[in-house]
Amino acid sequence: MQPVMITAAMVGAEVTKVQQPYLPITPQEIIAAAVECYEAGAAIVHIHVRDAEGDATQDAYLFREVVEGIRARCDVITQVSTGGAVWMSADERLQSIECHPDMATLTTGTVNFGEAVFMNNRQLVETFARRLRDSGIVPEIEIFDVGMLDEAMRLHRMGLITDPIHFDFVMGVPGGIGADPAHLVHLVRCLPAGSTWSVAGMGRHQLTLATIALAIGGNVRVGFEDNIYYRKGQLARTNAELVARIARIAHELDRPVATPAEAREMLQLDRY
Ligand code: KMH
Ligand code: ZN
Repeated sequence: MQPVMITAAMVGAEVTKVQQPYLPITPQEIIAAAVECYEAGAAIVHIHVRDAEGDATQDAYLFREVVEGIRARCDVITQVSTGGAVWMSADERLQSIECHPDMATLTTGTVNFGEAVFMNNRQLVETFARRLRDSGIVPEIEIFDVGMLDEAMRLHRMGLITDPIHFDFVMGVPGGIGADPAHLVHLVRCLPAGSTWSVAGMGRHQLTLATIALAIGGNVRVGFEDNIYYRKGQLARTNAELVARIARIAHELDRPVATPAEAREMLQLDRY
């Protein structure tokens, strides 16, 4: 069985301390959470940072502090967000890649995001893809709806993203594709040969979609960015708890948990 790559999305841009008191906010808290997730089985950490007030920011200095702090303690793959938060400009969002992370996210289209709009027009997407390619940073393509897959393949034809492509299906955001397992099966069927994929289910869909992904050969993203509960009515106390649960289920399904070194090979992070 193919090893499963587990991604920990520990912070996000939207969750607040009021909703989730255990949310890591400071650079030291985010670094500690990343190391705990790595120890629990995460191969990749998806990183957002917060300012002193706890609000989302794409501040280059904070990203550098977090990425360097993680690298000093373990070899987990560092993947920064270029999505940031819905109110941010394109230039602001791109600051996160200045610290030379291993990977960065790339969303290939605009999507309603609750009452807001997560803006990713073609010009922005092409600019981001070019900057990542020219910086030697491997993208994770964030798919919030089916048409974004077609847009990703257009970028591939333009030479802006290269094989093998790694996709993350973000399912259950209000305004994006629903968290229906039938949608997941369709998305997987649409993928180009040789690509890899993970699923990030929102809220209560995190565990169910993750388990389906484990069963059908995919990879998994969990963490407070997408879900703050361990089970209905019970907040998770750490991101690592959510990672550890996936590692246990993977074990039962005979899916080895990929180490960061194995994930680096699966994703061909040394391709540039
Ligand atoms: N916070 C969302 C608007 C990403 O990290 O690339 C965008 C997001 C996706 O979180
Ligand atoms: Zn994110």
